[in-house]
Amino acid sequence: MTEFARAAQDALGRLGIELADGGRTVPTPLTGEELVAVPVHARDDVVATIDRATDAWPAWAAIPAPERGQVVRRLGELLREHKDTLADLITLEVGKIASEARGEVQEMIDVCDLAVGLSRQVGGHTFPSERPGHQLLESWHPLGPIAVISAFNFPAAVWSWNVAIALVCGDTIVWKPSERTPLTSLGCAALLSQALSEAGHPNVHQLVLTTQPDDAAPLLDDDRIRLVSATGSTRMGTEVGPRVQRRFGRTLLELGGNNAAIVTPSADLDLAVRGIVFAAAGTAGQRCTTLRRIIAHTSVADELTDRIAAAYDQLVVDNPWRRDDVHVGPLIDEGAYAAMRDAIDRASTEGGKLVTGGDRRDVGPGGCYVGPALATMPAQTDLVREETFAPLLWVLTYSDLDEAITLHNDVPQGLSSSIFTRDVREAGRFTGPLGSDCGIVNVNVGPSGAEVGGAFGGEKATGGGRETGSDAWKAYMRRATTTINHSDELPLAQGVEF
Ligand code: UN1
Repeated sequence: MTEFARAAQDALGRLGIELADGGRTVPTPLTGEELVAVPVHARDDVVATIDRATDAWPAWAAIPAPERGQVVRRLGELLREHKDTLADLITLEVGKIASEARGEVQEMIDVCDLAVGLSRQVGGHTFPSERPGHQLLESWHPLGPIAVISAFNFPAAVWSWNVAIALVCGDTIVWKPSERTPLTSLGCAALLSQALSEAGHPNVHQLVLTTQPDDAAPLLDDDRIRLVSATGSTRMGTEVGPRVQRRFGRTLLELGGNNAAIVTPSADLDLAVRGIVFAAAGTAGQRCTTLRRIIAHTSVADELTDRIAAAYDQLVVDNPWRRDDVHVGPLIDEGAYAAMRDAIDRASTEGGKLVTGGDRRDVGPGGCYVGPALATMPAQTDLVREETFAPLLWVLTYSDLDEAITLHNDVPQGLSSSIFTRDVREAGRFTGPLGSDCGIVNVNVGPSGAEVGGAFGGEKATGGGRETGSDAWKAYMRRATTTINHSDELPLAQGVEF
């Protein structure tokens, strides 16, 4: 058994998980070596989990929300207790550096805290009725069984965003994680099962580890699944969205991003460089919020490009396991590198110039390690308008802010965005109604690394969904508008006489 397989086994042991023999093994992106074997679920298993989630729902929905919140509070405690163990699994399966893997678990803890508070707050307004002796109010009720489909890059946090809030809202859940992250998923599911069983509740959360899209299809097609919350590529969303909508199911889609930073002449370049390097090279460029485009004013573009290139040259790209000095771990697989190389090659035929990076690093056999790439482009071509899910940052230039904002918005995606400026007028234009068209709009902060308190998600090809903070909980509940007549008369609305 390799060091990594043993580490995975140890982590699972600490979480009380024992796996039966058989199933499939997953490779670690750290070295390409196989980790432990995990079960593979088929279509019938998926249907059985929908049956169970449906059966469990009425009793769960009847429990008062503050009591459901106590389960989420306990989940948050267990996450604190097992933070390093879960972070190990994330590093083993995704290749994240330790600080980011721990940050991902922290994000889960944060959303549990948020959801516990919500468990005493979700609710509606009352409105003045036009009819005497009448009350007009809205109530929010549990929606039903829901499906959560998550991606490899945030294998635990995105699950928790959905699950912590959905549990408080009174939904039961079937979770289909990425095929690449079954161990992290088993860890999350085990901690939630523990929190539920300690409080005497049945398991209202089901995990399905399918590997074939057809096997998971009942989650999209079964009328009993009231909401499909899916994170992944825009291509996946164009399949999932209409398919669920066809049966009038609800979707919450968090799809691709093509996030930019405008850097204006007044920007603090020290701050901009630091923000840009983390947002573009952090997580090996594999966040949906990763910075993919710089739109720099012509007066600062050369200096900014040189300074980012110098910072890139100092980044440590290596196997992050049990090391704190590594900035950039591996890409998830060879396919990600092929897409990155292809984009760099295409750029050179379109007048693009590679400034630094894009080179394969020799970190032993098996892992796919690359230098984060920085390239200038003479124009925003179709290539730049596509999302390449790798550390590849394009530099474009502009001369006036209207042009920059037009360039900024001229991409299909609309997730996250940023401007670096010290000019309040520029900041105001970017954050105003005709500025950035994204769901997340930052000033002097890169586009990645959002906190859980705000709503997370984006417009256009990003899918329109919102998760975590603000009023994102509404997606997991059903609204009822109620009129109560406590008078002895029956006046009709709009003055109708009958
Ligand atoms: C994702 O990449 O799917 O804002 C989520 C961020 C993190 C979440 C990213 N809080 O970068």
